[in-house]
Amino acid sequence: MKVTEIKSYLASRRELIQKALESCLPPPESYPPAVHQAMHYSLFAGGKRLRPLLVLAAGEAVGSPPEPLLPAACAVELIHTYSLIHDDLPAMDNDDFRRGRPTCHKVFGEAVALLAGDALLTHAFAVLSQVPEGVPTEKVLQAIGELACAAGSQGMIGGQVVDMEAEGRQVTLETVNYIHTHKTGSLIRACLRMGGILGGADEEQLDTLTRYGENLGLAFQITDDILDIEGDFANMGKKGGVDMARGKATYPACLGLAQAKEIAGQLCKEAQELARSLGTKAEPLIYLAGYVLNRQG
Ligand code: GRG
Repeated sequence: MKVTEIKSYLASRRELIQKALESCLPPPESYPPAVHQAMHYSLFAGGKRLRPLLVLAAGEAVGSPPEPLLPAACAVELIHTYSLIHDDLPAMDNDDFRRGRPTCHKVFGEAVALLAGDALLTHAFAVLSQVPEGVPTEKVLQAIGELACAAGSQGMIGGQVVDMEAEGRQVTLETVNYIHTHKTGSLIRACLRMGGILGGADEEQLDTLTRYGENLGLAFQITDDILDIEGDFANMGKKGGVDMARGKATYPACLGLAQAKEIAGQLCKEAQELARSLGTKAEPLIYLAGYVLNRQG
């Protein structure tokens, strides 16, 4: 596949995802509108849709058509959106802006934002529990288990808790690894596993997809932290000095920017090699790993 073909593949899959997301939520005006408007506001706020794309690319890599993968793709984006709404709340990061727009609680108030996040989380499982044509029910049950564990206290929430506890403290690389592989990595790993499970992967393919997801999840968070620091450097003049990642549980803070970049590069390269071993249908996964490494936002 040429790069232009992969780009048009991704554009067509983004469109499928967009339509599926639009039809999976109650309309914004449906009763009670306050919560539905808040859910729509955050779900359609310009996210990259990386996670749903990974679900589709994983399932298609093992021979599935995209349609049966769409409920899982939507479910993971609903959960991702809920996590961002809650992460922005005053009790957590207290952020006023996300993706260049006021955060959900700034527009709808804290209580509605909290509930909109809760509603997105629960709705994810309602969407995922629909059994697509041609997919065995036990595979759907398995995918539900994957997503629930990935989002829960031994997955994303566990990572968030350890991250909160680490704030302002000197932490070991082991703790940083725990935070990254759970807070960010769990959901990304679940994308690959759900795509594989629902797409009909055999055990070996599922293991390869899982390892790709683990590498990519860690690389994604490292590059996010690198982008944060580089953004701070770029804004230095405007902000009047920066706190250069001090007190943050990140690879650049533990190892320095250069080594963090090298590790992110290695992880993405390994992910690409794993994808390559799945054959030509996995080419979008190779491209997506390159994208994660080189992205600017
Ligand atoms: C508060 C329930 C709860 C969970 C917290 C995921 C998370 C755990 C917090 C979100 C904030 C954060 C910095 C997460 C790390 C993962 C990350 C870099 C998210 C941003 O993902 P992108 O870049 O976002 O895919 P878009 O905007 O493209 O959807």
